[in-house]
Amino acid sequence: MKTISSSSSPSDRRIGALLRHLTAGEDSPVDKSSVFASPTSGVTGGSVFSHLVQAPEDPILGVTVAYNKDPSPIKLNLGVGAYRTEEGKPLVLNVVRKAEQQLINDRTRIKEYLPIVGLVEFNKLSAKLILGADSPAIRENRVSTVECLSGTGSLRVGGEFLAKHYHQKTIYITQPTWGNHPKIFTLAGLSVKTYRYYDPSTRGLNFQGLLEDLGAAPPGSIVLLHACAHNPTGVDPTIQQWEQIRKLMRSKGLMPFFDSAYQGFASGSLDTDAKPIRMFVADGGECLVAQSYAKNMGLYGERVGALSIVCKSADVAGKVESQLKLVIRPMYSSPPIHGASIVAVILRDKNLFHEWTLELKAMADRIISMRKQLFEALRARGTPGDWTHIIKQIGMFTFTGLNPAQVSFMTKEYHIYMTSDGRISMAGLSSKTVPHLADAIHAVVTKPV
Ligand code: PLA
Repeated sequence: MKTISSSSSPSDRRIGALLRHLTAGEDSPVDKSSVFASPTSGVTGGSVFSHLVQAPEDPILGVTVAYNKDPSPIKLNLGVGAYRTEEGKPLVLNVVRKAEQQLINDRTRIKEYLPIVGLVEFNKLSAKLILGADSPAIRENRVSTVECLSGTGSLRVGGEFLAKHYHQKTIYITQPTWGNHPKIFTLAGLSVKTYRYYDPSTRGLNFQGLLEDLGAAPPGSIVLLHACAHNPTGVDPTIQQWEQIRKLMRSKGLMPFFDSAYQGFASGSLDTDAKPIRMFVADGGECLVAQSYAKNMGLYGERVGALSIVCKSADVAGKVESQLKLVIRPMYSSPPIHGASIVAVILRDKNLFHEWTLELKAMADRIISMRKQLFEALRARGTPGDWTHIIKQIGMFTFTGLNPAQVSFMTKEYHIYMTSDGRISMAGLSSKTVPHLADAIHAVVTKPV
């Protein structure tokens, strides 16, 4: 047996220290294999995890995994909703670069833990951004806002809070919805049900079905609402329809939980896209709002977002915040500092804020122009079918109506990657790639079955 000497490697020395610690007081030499051996190797000879089955890739993020493996030079990723420039490159906003420069230049900045609720200034500015600068709820101090890990984290924290403290444990989500919603809320401890939303025959809103299903939901149920740019359908209610939804929900005491992942991406205006939420807040009732800065500030990987709970009184809002802290602390203790600091720099400075709105509008406009170009390209090819939904739908995605077999054909033959439900991220297209996509769609809808 090899003995551990002072000239051995650092890892040997660490093991030596461990052995000495374990055998303190014993004179006899210890067999090192008892430390190196897997604790189970004597029992089964294999891993304690050997029973695991390979899990499938995520239906959205897995599209990028497949795309990355494809060596084709013409490959196109229209899976995940991530903005690309006309050159097909990811974009860091100019205003974000400026904010980061400011942060770097400030030598007084430190890296201490943030409080459990995150960066307090960021929270205040985020509530203002979504509810409006003149929101009575903010003025009356009845909004409790916590920084969370982007939109997903905000939904999860909100879900767990409701599962713990709200009398109704059922959340209704749109049919269809973002694939992560049911998983987030189930794991948060809520029971998930769906309400009708999309009508495949019109490729528009099934408003009647929506009203019927929410009308039949047990009083007090939680209802998840996409604030704007519904994912995956790109179909939003009109303001008049929102008003009817609001009246119905308030009359039944249904609890609105808004998911705002695309503020500014639908219309190009931050205020316009926040209107549905502000209508619900204006009636004095309570609601939850999950905000993400992934898309509208291009801060995807910084994981910056916020959860706001609008309450009836400042007293309740204070208690809500104290309970949110109890949800967050054992989950990830406190949120990251960098992304929230970028957002705070931009939102607090009038000039930077204005610059951001221009860059945001430019992104939204480019997406709208992609819709027009794709629609025109299909028309020019005489592709059978009504494709007007491409220009009617709103936000980052077009819900094409293509089925999983057609999607798979386009991936195999044209190296175009998209989710199997036929959703394409318009933000991933450019003038250069529109013809390729139009060729693929034309081929798949005209090919003999
Ligand atoms: N809510 C909705 C409706 C979303 O579409 C997304 C992201 C999120 C929340 C969460 O985003 P965040 O946590 O990054 O803030 N949906 C993307 C990405 C863009 C994804 O699936 O993670 C999508 O491609 O659908």
